[in-house]
Amino acid sequence: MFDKVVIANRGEIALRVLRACKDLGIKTVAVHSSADRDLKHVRLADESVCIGPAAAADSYLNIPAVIAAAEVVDAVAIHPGYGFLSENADFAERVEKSGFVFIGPRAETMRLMGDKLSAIRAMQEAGVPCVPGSGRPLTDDVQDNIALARAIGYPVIIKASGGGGGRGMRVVHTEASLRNAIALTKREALSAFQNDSVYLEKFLEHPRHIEFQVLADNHGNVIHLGERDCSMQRRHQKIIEEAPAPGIDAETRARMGGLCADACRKIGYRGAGTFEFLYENGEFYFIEMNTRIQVEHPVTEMITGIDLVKWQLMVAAGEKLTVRQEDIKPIGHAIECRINAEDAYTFRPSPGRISVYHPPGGPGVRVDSHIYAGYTVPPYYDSLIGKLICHAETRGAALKRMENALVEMVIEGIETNVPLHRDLVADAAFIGGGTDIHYLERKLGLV
Ligand code: MV4
Repeated sequence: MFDKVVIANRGEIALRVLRACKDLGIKTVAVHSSADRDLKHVRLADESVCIGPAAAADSYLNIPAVIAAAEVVDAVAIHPGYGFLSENADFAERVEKSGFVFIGPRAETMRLMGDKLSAIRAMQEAGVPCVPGSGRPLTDDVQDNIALARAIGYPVIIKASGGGGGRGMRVVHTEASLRNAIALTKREALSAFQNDSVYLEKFLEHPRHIEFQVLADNHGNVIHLGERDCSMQRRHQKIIEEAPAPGIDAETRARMGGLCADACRKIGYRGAGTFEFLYENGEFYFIEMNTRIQVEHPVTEMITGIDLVKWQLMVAAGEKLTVRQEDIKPIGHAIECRINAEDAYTFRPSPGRISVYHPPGGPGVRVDSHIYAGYTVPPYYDSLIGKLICHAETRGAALKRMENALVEMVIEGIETNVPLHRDLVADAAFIGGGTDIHYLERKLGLV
C-alpha cells in the first residue's frame, strides 16, 4: 500500500479521502489554498502544504503547484477528489510523468470519456444503449444537418463534444431554428472548451437521471454496484440522490450494471467510475461517463457496505478486487441530502461563520461534512458544506429517518438549504418516487 498520499482537494471530500487513508494506514498530506488553513482535514493530516491563494485557479487548479507539493513531501500518490483537477487528463498524465500514481483511471481513458462524442462511440461499440443521435460531429453542410435532425425527429438537442454536466447544450424544436442554433452552440463551444465539435441527439423531455457505479482493478476485474437516482436537481446541481432508484428491478439492475462492467473491461477501465443514463419510458440511454469519485457515492456505500474511496486507493496501488459481483447484495435504501451554504429558496450563496452546529445521529444516519462550530465557510468555492445520508430497510423508512435527521440538524450563523430538504422529504410526489429531472424547478416555479 502507498506510504503517503497527497489529497488535492478541499472540504468534505478531502476529509472523506483522509479518513480512507487513515483506515489503510497511509500518511496524508493536505494541499490547500491560503483561504483553507482552518479546514478540518488540514488539521487532521500528517502534513499540510499551502499551494497558493484563495482563487482555485491559483491553488486547487494549479497543476505545477500540486505536483511540486507532492515532490517536497515525498508522496507516492495523488487523490484528486471530485471537481477541480479530478477529470483533467493532462493533470493525470503529468502526475504519472512526474513519478507519482494518479488515483483514478489512465489519462488515455480520461481523454476518451472527456470527449463526450468519443465516449458515446466507445459505449455504442461496447453495446451500451445510447440516445438516438448523429453519432458523429456535425459538419457545415446545412442539408446534412437538416437530414440528420429529421431522421432523429424533433425536438433535438445540440451538445458540445467538449461539454458535459450541462455545459454547451441547446434544445431545438423546429427545422427553422436548427442552422442558427448549431452556429451559436459551435461558437460557445469553441470559446468555452477550445473545441467547436458538436453533435445531435433526440431531446428526451421527461427523463430521470439514473447512474451506475463501477469499480475496476488493474487486472481486468470489474464489478458494478448498482444505480443511483439523481433526478432531484436544479441548474445541473444535484440536491438529493438515492439508491436504489425507485422502480428499477433486480433483473434490470443486473442487466444494465453488467453492460457497464463489460464496457469497462473492453476499454481497460481502472478505478471508480460512473455511467450516466437518462431513463424514460422504461429505457436507459447512456449520456456521459464520469471518471472520478462522485459527491453522491455514499448512498451506494450505504446499501452495499463497500468503501468506494478505500477501493480507489487499493486498486490504484495495484491490489486486486477481492469483491466479486455475486458478493454485491444491495441492502435497504439510502438517501442523501446535499447541505449547501445558501438561502434555501433564492439559492443565494451564504458564506460566513458557523456559530452553532449540532449534527444529527443515530442508527443509519451518516454525516459527511468538514464543518464545525466556529468554522468560517469561505466565499471562494462551491457552497456544499456537507451531506446527510440516511439508510434504512425500505425507502419509506429512509425518508422517515431523513425527516427526523433534518429536524435534529442545527446550523446557525449562515443560511443553509436544510429548510428546502425538510420541504422535499414531505413532498407527496417525491415520497411517491420516480420524479423526473425537471420536478424541482417546476415545484419551485422556476420554469
Ligand atoms: C439530455 C437531456 C435530454 N435529452 N440529452 C444535462 C447534463 C448533461 N449530463 C446531459 N444533460 C441532459 N442531456 C438528451 N438527449 C436532458 C439533460 C438534462 C439533464 C440531465 C441530467 C440531469 C439534469 C438535467 C437537467 C437538464 C437537462
